[in-house]
Amino acid sequence: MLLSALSGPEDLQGRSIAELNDLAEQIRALVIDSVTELGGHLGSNLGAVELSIAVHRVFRSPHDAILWDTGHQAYIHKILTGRANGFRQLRQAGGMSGYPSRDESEHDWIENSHASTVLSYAHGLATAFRANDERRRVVAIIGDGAMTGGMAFEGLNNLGHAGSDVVIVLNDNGRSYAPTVSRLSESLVKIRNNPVYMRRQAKIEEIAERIPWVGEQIHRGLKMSKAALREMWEPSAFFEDLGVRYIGPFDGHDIESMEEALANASEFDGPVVVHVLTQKGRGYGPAEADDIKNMHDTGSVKDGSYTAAFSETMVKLGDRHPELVAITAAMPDSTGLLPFRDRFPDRCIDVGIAEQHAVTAAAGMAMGGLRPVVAVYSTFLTRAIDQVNLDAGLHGLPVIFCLDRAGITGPDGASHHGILDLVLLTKVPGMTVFAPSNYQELQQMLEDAMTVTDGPVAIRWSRGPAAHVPDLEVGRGFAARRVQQGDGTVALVGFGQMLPAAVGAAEQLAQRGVHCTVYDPRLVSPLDPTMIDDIAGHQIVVTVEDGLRIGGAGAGVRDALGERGASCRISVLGVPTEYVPHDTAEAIHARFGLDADGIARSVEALLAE
Ligand SMILES: Cc1ncc(C[n+]2csc(CCOP(=O)(O)OP(=O)(O)O)c2C)c(N)n1
Repeated sequence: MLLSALSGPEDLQGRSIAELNDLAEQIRALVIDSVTELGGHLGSNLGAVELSIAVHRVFRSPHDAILWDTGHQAYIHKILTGRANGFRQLRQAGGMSGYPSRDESEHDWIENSHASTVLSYAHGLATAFRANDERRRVVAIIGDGAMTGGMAFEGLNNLGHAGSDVVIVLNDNGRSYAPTVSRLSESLVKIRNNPVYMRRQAKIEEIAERIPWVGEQIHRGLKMSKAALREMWEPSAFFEDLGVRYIGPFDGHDIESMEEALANASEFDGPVVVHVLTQKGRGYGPAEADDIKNMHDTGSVKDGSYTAAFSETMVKLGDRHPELVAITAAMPDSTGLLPFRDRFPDRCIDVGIAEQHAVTAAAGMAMGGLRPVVAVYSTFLTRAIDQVNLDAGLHGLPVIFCLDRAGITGPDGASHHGILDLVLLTKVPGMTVFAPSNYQELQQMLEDAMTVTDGPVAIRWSRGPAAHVPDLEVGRGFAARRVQQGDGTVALVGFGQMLPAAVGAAEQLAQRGVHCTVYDPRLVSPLDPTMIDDIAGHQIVVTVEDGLRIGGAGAGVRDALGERGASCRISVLGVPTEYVPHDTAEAIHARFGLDADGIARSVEALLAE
């Protein structure tokens, strides 16, 4: 069957397995072409081709709800639901999103892209369908990586307890970003490697099924002995103890056997896990051969990026500080920790996709005398803000939070922008928040963070390249840096990566005779009082940040000026409170007036008032 003839999942019906396998290869080719050109998620999708086809053959979408955890592996689902043409514009402005999107299709139910939520959505939907007496099935596809997240365990516990009718497909490729770290995953691997497992399991099931007339007592006894027997060689005991039935493992590239398993599973009452084994990156040599992350995505740590500056400094600090430990929530590679891990394997701790646990575990480590650095993307730390506030902050523990991908991140869309961190972190009492404006600043800030011993520190930086600057242009300690002195009319304050745009605006304005003072505040919290005193003497103050403008960094400057009784007119530039769709970071900055032109325009508007 030709991919071009596929307009929706109904077209998959009545096809032979040979036709479907042929389709799978065409789909792989399309995904490889698009993603290698436009970027996005590769390995996860190549591993989920046959699985997605089987799911769409057995379940009737959108009547039945097909839910993808995280959503980065839903490209095939997009193709099967009539969106193959969208791949020409994958992740481009106005084009198809790299995640499920409710605006794009009625087949997409959830789109948040933060991991480990799907079992909770599934429980909710199944509860609603049951309450409304609707005969609609719910299938939740979750990876072994996402299964390490706390919410997945909470969901599983609740599903089992409530007996919700949900088919859980455990898409097990043994990989998260990097190899999955979890004992559950290890025991799943035991199954993978045990050829007799399937035969034994079938035997037990057969014996149990042969006695359909057993009374409640015998049935319970049988269930118990079955569970005891299983425990000897299966992790399924783990699921079954929670009240979730387990079947598998099945070959995740064998459409026929998966269809059969899914069809059987959907007949059961109550929750059931269908365990399928898939190969991440399947069918694309370079992805199969990538032993760190099977080309999970097309990103990598770029020379000259802020991530590279972090990566390099961590190794240096690690040499000097034996108490320094690094913590990652399943992303040792993208956060730049691999060189640190290579040098200090025992001091780099991957906790799984578990940001909340990462933060509180770090608090415990700090309490015990270690110096933990939590390396995490800004968007994922916001999931753990309660732990940051209470477990680290309230306890006055010196945990260093290193937030990569802060600000507008671009093509990954609304869920991936790091625009909440400044609003939230500046509300944590005792928290020091740094925002570096160049490569060396980030390195210096890590050094400075090590001197704080009575509370948490956050350093947040953006995805883009970091400028290398002369030593003279690097600040020190907890003071702001005045980049240039103006004529007292206008002061510009550019937080972190917004500094170059502020300097650019000052250059434009200078040509029109307005000589601005420009500050690199370096710290977002606490603000340097010397800087506040200085800018208070200007007629106009404009602050620029790549986070939400309400309640963020600039709002702090405005409050400080207000408390000081300053009479200057103030404009706070930043991101409006809205979900910002995918586009390039540059285009989004320009749209919100956060580039040099936009800042200059804002200043001129204030001057004209
Ligand atoms: C809360 C959260 N933390 C981190 C991530 C980054 N992330 C995206 S996919 C992924 C790995 C997911 O592994 P798995 O669920 O096994 O799916 P696979 O890609 O292997 O199919 C991670 C860590 C995320 N999406 N959400």
